[in-house]
Amino acid sequence: MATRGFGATRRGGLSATLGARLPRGQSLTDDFPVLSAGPTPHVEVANWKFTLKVGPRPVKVWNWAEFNALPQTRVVADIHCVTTWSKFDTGWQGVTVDDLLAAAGFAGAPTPFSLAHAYDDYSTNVDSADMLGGKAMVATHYDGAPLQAEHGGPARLLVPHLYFWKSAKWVSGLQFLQREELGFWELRGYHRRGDPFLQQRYSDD
Ligand SMILES: Nc1nc2c(c(=O)[nH]1)N[C@H]1C(S)=C(S)[C@@H](COP(=O)(O)O)O[C@H]1N2
Ligand SMILES: [Mo]
Repeated sequence: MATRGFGATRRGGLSATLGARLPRGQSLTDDFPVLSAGPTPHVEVANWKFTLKVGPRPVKVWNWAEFNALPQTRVVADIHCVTTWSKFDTGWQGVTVDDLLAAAGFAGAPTPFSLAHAYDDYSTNVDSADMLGGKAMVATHYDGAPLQAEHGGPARLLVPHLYFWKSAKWVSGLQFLQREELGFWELRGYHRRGDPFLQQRYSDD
């Protein structure tokens, strides 16, 4: 049962408001910690491209200029890292996955599963349902400025309603799959979906 915000102890006022917004086990931070499995890859925009695949087949490739000509969306979202920090009201700009798919000629997701790939050989699986309906974007800007390399610039996936490991930094493409394939952390024991409000941290949560 997904009951948000009703912990063992219920308090009034601000705590109740916070409880509805802050998943159990998380602590708020004003910082923006950097968490990367390896060194930051420095990808020049001149060499950057983004590839959309269906199965093994590339169906669309955008270079940096083409990508930035796609419809732009701004979102403000709370983010939740599995290492227990959360940050409220982060502001992003980029291209929604809906708009990416539409620009490639798809009406909706072509398959039920997807795998995001990145320039550092990181990957993460996301259900197509979690990618659509404005829930996910390829973000190029954070807080009104081009996304810094340490936070995934030139572009990162942003799926803020799932744990932040799903938001692949230095994203190089999305691969839509008929059958689920797990990504980097999911192959190493983390949950296949990672909903912070359901505390889906490890594979058997
Ligand atoms: N390509 C790539 N994306 C990644 C990671 C990574 O190591 N490589 N780390 C993930 C993890 S575990 C987290 S919590 C967030 C951290 O993003 P941040 O460094 O911008 O806070 O990026 C996620 N995306
Ligand atoms: Mo993380």
